[in-house]
Amino acid sequence: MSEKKRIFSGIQPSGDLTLGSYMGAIKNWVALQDEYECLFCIVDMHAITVRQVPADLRRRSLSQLAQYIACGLDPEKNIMFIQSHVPQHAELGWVLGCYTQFGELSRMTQFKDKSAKHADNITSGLFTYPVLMAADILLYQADLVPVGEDQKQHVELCRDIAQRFNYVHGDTFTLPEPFIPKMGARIMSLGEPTNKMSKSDPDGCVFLMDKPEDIMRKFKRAVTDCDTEVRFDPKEKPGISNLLSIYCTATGKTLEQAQEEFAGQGYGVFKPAVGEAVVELLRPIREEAERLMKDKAYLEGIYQEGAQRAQYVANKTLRKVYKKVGFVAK
Ligand code: ATP
Ligand code: LTN
Repeated sequence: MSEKKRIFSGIQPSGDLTLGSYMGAIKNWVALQDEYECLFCIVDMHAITVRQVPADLRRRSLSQLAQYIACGLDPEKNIMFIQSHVPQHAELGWVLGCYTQFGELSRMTQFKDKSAKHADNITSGLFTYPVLMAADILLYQADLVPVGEDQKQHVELCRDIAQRFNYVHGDTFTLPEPFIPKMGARIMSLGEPTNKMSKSDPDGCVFLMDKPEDIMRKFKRAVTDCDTEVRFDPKEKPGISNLLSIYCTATGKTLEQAQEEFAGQGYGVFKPAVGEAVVELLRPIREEAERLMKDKAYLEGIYQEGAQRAQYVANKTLRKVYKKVGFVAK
């Protein structure tokens, strides 16, 4: 790998990719890929922290890779791979777990939310999930981690773990920074605009592979308020503010431009206009992903080569760590 600074990020194939994950994460991966040395991962080991249907997980992992490429990530420039193909993630995860406090993990808001949602299946995997995420990032000595707002706390914990390890054993890990976009960091549900848009809520959520008519239907039904003014005010007008963020992120317009464009027009004009902007944003992505999904051999070549290149980097870090903690060399 070259002298460029490094990026690591990943998304769980626990559901289909959403407009939220595109605007919060993938869009920035695409924007940063020339400036950084990037690794983009399909974190299937994270996905099984919540029960999955095996055949669906397998299909979605492959389709996620096709969608990464269709969004504009260049497989020639970036290392793209599947987490379970690089065993060093689990190995470093174990070591880092021994440098993480129970209390720190108990404070993670995602753990609190997800354990409330899956009260009948609160596994130790769900609890230690942020440790595996720290391993993902630290294995590659990543400088920057582009994610949505909800992942900031996990990246901060990763920094704390790295700092603690470095303090005990001397400089070992690069301390990563989260990269959170100014606009699109937290896209809200179209049905309940006070909740995050999430793949586990299909009604309030737009998927990258949704057909134009479904996208239009979802936007026309989006929950707003009983006012008529298209104005950005997340506290008083969460639904309209969310639609404005989506519109601006999709079109590249500023909030001022968008508010001016829809001044005096009412929601009956605004909502379908947002829908159309998203349809046009997603159309080429869906078409390209569908084309790529027909070429399994091509996708296989990419994730196999990706895993090989990732392992090369990961192994260097893991060997260093094993030595520092006092394991006997093989
Ligand atoms: P889950 O419903 O299981 O929590 P999710 O839909 O939040 O899943 P993730 O796989 O957890 O999706 O997120 C993938 C990436 O996309 C992360 O960087 C996350 O911060 C970002 N992201 C997810 N949803 C949104 C959203 N609504 N707005 C902005 N960014 C998002
Ligand atoms: N926890 C993240 C997914 C994730 C990730 C990572 C993101 C797993 N490992 C490493 C960035 C870097 C989520 O979106 N739920």
